Amino acid sequence: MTVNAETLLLLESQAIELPSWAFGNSGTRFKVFGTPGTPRTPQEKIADAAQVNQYTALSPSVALHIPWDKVEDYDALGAFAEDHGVKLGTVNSNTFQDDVYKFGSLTHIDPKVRQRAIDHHFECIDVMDQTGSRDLKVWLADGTNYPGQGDIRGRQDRLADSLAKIYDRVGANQRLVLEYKFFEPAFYHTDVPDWGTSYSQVSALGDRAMVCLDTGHHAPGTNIEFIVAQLLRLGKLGSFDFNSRFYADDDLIVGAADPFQLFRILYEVIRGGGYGPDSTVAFMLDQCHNVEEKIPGQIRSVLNVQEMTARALLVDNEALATAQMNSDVLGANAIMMDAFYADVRPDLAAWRESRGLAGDPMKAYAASGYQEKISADRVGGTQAGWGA
Ligand code: LRH
Ligand code: MN
Ligand code: MN
Repeated sequence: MTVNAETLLLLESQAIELPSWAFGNSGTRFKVFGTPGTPRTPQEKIADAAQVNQYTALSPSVALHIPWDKVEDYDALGAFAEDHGVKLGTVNSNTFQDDVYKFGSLTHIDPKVRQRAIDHHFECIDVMDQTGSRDLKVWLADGTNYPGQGDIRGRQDRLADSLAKIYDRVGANQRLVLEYKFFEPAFYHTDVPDWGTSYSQVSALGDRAMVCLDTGHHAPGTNIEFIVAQLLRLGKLGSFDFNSRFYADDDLIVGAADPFQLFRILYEVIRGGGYGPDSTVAFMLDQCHNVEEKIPGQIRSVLNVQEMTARALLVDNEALATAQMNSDVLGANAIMMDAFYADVRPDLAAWRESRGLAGDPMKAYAASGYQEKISADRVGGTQAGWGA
């Protein structure tokens, strides 16, 4: 199977947003390993993200996390990004690292704490107004560890109320995307554990409120592509946080742990109209690179998404529809597997070269000397704010 011109045209517009925090040091609760050359400022994170785009032409924007990427002058930050060939993208709020949020943020029983968390989201919307960002991404660490610790029903009501106040401030060209996660840091219940809860909360808000699906935030064995199909059917799939997992919220390189799952997800994205110039579904990475180098880790990630998108685009939909119509179980499955097993890498490398890019972006980056330069220039890089 070869990647034809029509497929290449569809790949041309693919854009995968990079998370600024992927470039910072991160780790587990056991150890955060420092990596030479780690960015010390939001500007240095953006400069590193721009490298990924330079070698792949796949990642034209960078997501910010507030307050990790807080700066005085967002116009200047936006201009800095443009100078490096990228844009500022989604703004992620953060109500999970301050002591005041120990027992919740938007769901907290104390109205003062809730208001503080709401105000933080207002601040994020102010940032979006300056950066021109479309999406406010809300992920909450809210939840409880023990049965009885909180009134789980009351917390839903307070969440709805807080989200409505935030949504009120979301501009006409902006969206609120609500991310779900079934556990961690809370272990008995989380307040937005699954797509259904996120869907019901955002549906109550309005058209510009959508669900964010983080691929690492599901119980083992969950059929994620079904969730994709359902949310697209309902018109509520706002964005993806791509990563991969072996056990829990591992935040490993997308497509590394289970390439077939990524293929199945992307097939449903395409099938459901979530891919291409007319789609509003945002593709983002949400990863940490604990032991591997960060820029090559991100290059590998966007290439994985591109390769798997190409394979998903290779599915012979006509033949598949016929096989399904005839209840040809094995025939239908073989059509999917043929596309999955197609090695699209040589075709994509040749295509990259035809567009003036290096056929092998990993190699080209390694040969560029950038890693050596930042390792020599930067001392005392920042932690991603995560997992220490
Ligand atoms: C939570 C999460 C969420 C945060 C990011 C740092 O697990 O996936 O998207 O914003 O990690
Ligand atoms: Mn996420
Ligand atoms: Mn996560």
